[in-house]
Amino acid sequence: MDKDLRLKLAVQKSGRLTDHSLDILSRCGLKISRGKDQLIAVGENLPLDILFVRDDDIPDLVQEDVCDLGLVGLNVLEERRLEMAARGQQAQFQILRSLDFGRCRLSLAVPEGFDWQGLQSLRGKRIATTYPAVLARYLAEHSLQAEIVTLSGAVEIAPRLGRADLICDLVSSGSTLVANRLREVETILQSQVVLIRTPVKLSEFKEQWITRLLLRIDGVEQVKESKYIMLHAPRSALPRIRELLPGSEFPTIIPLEGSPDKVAVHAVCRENVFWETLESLKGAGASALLVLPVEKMLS
Ligand code: PRT
Ligand code: ZN
Repeated sequence: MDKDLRLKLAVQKSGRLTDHSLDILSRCGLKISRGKDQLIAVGENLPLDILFVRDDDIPDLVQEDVCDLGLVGLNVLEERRLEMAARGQQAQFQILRSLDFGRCRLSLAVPEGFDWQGLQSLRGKRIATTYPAVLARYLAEHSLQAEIVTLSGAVEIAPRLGRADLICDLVSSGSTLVANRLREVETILQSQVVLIRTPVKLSEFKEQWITRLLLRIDGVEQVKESKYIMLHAPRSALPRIRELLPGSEFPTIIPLEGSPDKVAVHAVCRENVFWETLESLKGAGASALLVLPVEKMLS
């Protein structure tokens, strides 16, 4: 049956997460054919198809087993999970990986002139947000009584319109807050994109492909900061040079023809290699330094 042979992954149709989501899938080797505005993109070379939807729909699509996998912000996922919990239902999605994009934080922010004295200042106040469930949990955890004003957007203008005393909204650079004369006072959730899966046991074939996809995602995440570094060094300088190589465990040491005291050192550094590091390596006796990007890695 086709359903057992092709994985279906939900991705945001058009928004902040779309390009990054497609980029990571492409780095995992997926080629898709996607017509403009098409709901589904078929994986041409892997048994993986993509369903393009609004990000808010992704948890339910995975929960209801319409999609096997989804890429969604933890903020959206947590809100849905807590909303269900409040209704006595248990959310049915599993987080497989946290990914390094879509980073933001859900924070409380107060308008100019608000006398913020810490969390106690929330008592009895009206807080505008699009994340009522996450905010409610936070208030409950801190035994605070406040009124939650649930909005569907434009939260940052709610205090000016007199609809709320302060807000609880997503922040990344902070410039929206500044533009609206709001001051961030407390972070209540750190968020980034997560890969989720249905809890339903899938066909052996699909399970194997999820495992393969995860290995590839791990590889993609690892190489992001990784560099391949090559240099020449006197044998006597090796201990110091090994100390200086950032995040590299087992460098390869290769003899240099016609130069018995010198060796070539090749290493994968799992952290970025900065100019300062190269200068220190040179200071320790290294020469002919070369730093290359790493394209793929499989441990
Ligand atoms: O149409 P659809 O429902 O799919 O899209 P959407 O409009 O709900 O979502 P979208 O594309 O705006 O965001 C998708 C996801 O990106 C969010 O759920 C978060 O997981 C993540 N993300 C990361 C952000 C931000 N950063 C972010 N800064 N989502 C929203 N914002 C907004 C925030 O609400 C505020 O209005 O950007 C503004 C603040 O940004 P700064 O940089 O000025 O602080
Ligand atoms: Zn949305």
